[in-house]
Amino acid sequence: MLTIAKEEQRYDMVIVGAGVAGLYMLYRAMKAGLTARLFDAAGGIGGTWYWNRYPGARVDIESFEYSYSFSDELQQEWQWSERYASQPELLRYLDHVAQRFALHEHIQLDTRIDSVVFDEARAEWTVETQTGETFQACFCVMATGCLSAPKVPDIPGYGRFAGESHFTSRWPHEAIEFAGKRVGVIGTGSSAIQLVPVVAQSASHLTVFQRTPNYSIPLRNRPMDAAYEKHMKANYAALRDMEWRSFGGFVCVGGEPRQPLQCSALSVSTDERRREYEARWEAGGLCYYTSYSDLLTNDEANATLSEFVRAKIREKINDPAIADKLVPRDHPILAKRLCADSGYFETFNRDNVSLVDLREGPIEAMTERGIVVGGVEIELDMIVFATGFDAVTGALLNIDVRGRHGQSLRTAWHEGPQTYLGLMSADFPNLFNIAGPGSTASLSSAIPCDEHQVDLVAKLVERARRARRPVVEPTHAAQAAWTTRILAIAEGSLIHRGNSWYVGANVPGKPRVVLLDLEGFDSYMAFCDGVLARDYEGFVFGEVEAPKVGIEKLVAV
Ligand code: NA7
Repeated sequence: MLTIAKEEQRYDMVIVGAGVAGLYMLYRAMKAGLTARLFDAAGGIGGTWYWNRYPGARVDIESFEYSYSFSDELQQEWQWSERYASQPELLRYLDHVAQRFALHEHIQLDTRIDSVVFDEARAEWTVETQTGETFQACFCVMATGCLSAPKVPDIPGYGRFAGESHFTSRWPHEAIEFAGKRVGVIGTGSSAIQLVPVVAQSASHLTVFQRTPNYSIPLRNRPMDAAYEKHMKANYAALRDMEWRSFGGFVCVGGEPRQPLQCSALSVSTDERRREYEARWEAGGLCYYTSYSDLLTNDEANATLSEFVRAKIREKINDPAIADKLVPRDHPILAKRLCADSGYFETFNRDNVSLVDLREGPIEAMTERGIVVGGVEIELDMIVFATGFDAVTGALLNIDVRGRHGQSLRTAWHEGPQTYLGLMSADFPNLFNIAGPGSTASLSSAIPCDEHQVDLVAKLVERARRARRPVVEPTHAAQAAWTTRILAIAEGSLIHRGNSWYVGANVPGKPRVVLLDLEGFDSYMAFCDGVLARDYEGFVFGEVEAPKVGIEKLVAV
């Protein structure tokens, strides 16, 4: 049924998702003079940072880098209190951005979008909310996030537990008390690695259920130093410039911007490599991503770092038997997302913490009282699921997206996502997906990637609006070439060796396809620059006349 929206429900652009990308898209739309409305299912803005409010949640890229670059006034005025901002501080920052640029009045919260459907005749998207309200827009931007659809764990008896249970990805707003409780945490990814040391401080007992051990580097967070802040703010332009020319969109090593190394780990002497790894270990955080250039492509090069980090982890753990379980051996470092921690491994030296290695036997069942492993019921008062996400495609495909001829995106991506630049798909005109599959977003620092993609959307929209019909979409040929390119790059990498969300391996039944552009942010930007320089190569615009549609078809039926 075709329904005509009330005038006030018709916009030039609708944006779904009030995280980092959605907020910046709204800002750009306002700046371009478009009418726009942004929807989010949450009760507040912030996306990932709204939902993942578990104790210990903080960014693991330095605050100066994990922030918007589009406004120098904003960069200069905002004061980060820590080298790595905590979740509450990130929410305060995003709220400040929304206030400063008067975004709030265009944002509709507590509104889940169920479907977005393209109307061929009108070249317009109809966006329908869970409550059946509809909105129309020429352009539709999905900023639904790559880590926003929680994965429901495939554990027998899930839901039977009668005690408290929480997901890190849907953490309650009220304070959760661990004191005096027997707490179980399932999962040992980034979220658990941040949460576990905090829970251990007050729980009567903490049991960590580990299926796959992870590599984690000390974060070395510290309060912001005034002189350091002054220095960074005075040199912000140079920092941004370096980020845009880097693989991961971040370049700080121990607080100082540093050009990523451009050589193989095998091209230097053992001593030199060791010094480099030691310096980065002391610097902390994710800075190994910017060290040797072949760590994710060459087994032997990777082994030098994997072994180095394994030895460092082992040093932290008193009991060699527990160390054996915690040291990752089943995948090369960086094949899964690297973690950064504040005392994670040391937590297992505490008397009130135990580790259950699920490789010795999986969780057999959840019961009313706890979790059964190896025929033994471990009684718990609280279970925390840090079990991850249906990443990159999950949140988008939870929405019924229909393009030309009623074609469903879920069907079109049945065997894996097909995109051009990880941004648009053929037959889904004027629909943009920020940080989507086929982009560098989930590998690189989120904010620079989001800003770059949003700027690209703004250019495509501006160009489309100059055409006879404001329509833009990629050609099938460009999409096929991009998808082939992404897969070919991934073939030459070690990414397949980690059963992670990078390759869709963590969700049963999900097509096992690399979900990101592994060539890196700098290459992605250069590729996009080439596309623009060649007059939007790979995109077609609505130069052709609109199909003739009888007036009766435009009236609600
Ligand atoms: P991750 O990194 O996907 O981690 C999820 C963890 O949960 C991981 O250790 C999983 O083990 C484990 N898991 C998932 N399902 C189960 C079941 N059924 N039984 C036992 N263990 C399970 O999610 P995070 O939230 O920690 O981090 C996501 C991203 O957020 C991270 O990459 C950063 O970008 C920030 P597995 O490894 O699959 O064996």
